[in-house]
Amino acid sequence: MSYVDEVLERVIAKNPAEPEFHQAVKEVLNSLRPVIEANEEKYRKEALLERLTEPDRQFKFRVPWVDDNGQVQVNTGYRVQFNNSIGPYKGGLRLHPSVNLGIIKFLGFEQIFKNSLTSLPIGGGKGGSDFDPKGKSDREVMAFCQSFMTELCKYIGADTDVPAGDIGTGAREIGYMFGQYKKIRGVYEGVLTGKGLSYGGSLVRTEATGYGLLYLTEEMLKCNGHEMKDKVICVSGSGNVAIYATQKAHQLGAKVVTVSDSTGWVYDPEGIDVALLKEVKEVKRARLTEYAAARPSAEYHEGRGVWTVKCDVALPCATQNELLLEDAKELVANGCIAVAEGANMPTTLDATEYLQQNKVLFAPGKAANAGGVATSALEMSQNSERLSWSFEEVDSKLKNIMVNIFHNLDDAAKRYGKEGDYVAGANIAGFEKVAEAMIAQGVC
Ligand code: NDP
Ligand code: 2IT
Repeated sequence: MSYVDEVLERVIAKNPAEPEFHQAVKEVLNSLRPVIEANEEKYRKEALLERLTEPDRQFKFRVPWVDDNGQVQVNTGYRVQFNNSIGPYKGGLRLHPSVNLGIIKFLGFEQIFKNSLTSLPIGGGKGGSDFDPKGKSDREVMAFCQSFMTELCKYIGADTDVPAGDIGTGAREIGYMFGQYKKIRGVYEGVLTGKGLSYGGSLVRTEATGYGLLYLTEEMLKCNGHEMKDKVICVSGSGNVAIYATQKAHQLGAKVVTVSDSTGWVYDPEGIDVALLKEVKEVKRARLTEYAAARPSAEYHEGRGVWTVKCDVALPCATQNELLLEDAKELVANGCIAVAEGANMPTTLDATEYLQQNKVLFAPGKAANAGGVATSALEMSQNSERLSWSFEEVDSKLKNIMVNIFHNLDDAAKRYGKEGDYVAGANIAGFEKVAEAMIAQGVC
């Protein structure tokens, strides 16, 4: 049996009931086959893939907090420190009722390669909790965040592990967590990114993932003979990534006609009104029904359905496994030319395969959404030098990083005879740097 198949079997046997983790490992290892096969004996002897798929360590802890009725609630907290061969662990904290160890492991594993692709010195990690911020008062969110950080602060630090936002964790949650870290540890350091601008945050971090997604997509289109201008785009999600992807798409002359949330979706043929969307989602924390009620051109539909709308470009920006094979078929039938993942692993493996077979340009999340963590690394740099850079400076660095990522994965795919396969290109380019660092650092 090949080394890749051996390790895949082992990962599934050793990590039962973690389907998202299996899916992420399968995608990466399958596309690394040509690299591994070229050096199979060396990598096998080094047990490189076994080491790469086993986190350095993982923490699971109780998070008790008191709700507004005086009732004690208990959630579970996680932090998986996956691989720090090229820098301190770096990755977001997801707060969502679906969170479990397997989901955090898939996200942490993806983060290793994503962070490597940014070309910045950051390793891979991820964390979170099954806490649901939806419908909670600010005081309840603060109580949860303080309790979560009371435990998490033992394992993180500016040179050790630097968490950030993800689903359910935005500026409010990062602020409460930063305050608690400072109070317990007594140090003022860049231990979290995505901080408010008044206490060490970076300009552009809020916009970075969505903006970066559009910078990379624009470069991919350009290198394949298309342009962004006048493209019709379907976006899913209506959170941080979706909002700023929509904003940048409009700035680049394209038109976003859909957004969604966990209960329904909006079709707005005149183009999504970003100011209204921000008011509904960032200020009121309300449902999309409020967007539709305030916007005569918009239709609201219950359930899922974004991918049934005819578009040139699809940007899934909500969550994992939200673009299925049947959606891929619909996109192809409607003439879609490109899919770029704003979310982490939003496209199922069979849907990705179908899109690629049908010549749809496909940019995987670990490349396309890397602008968020890249700007987090820029926030770490600013914190270390105790300076802050202008919006234009950070934005131009972000754009350069995204354009470089695209060319790195394009080149890596070509080197292995897989021209245009950006999934393989991203995995190979991300892996090469991490593998070299791991081998150079000996057995650890
Ligand atoms: P937010 O919490 O800001 O927004 C998430 C959006 O996705 C909301 O519209 C939410 O709807 C929807 N959503 C979440 N879970 C589900 C679900 N199970 N089914 C349907 N809809 C769902 O998160 P972000 O925008 O920050 O994150 C979106 C994706 O992007 C995630 O995959 C995340 O890992 C990834 N990402 C985020 C980065 C960042 O910097 N924030 C960086 C790189 C990747 P509702 O409000 O109804 O729950
Ligand atoms: O998935 C991701 O890359 C993030 N949620 C952002 C991580 C970060 O450290 O900014």
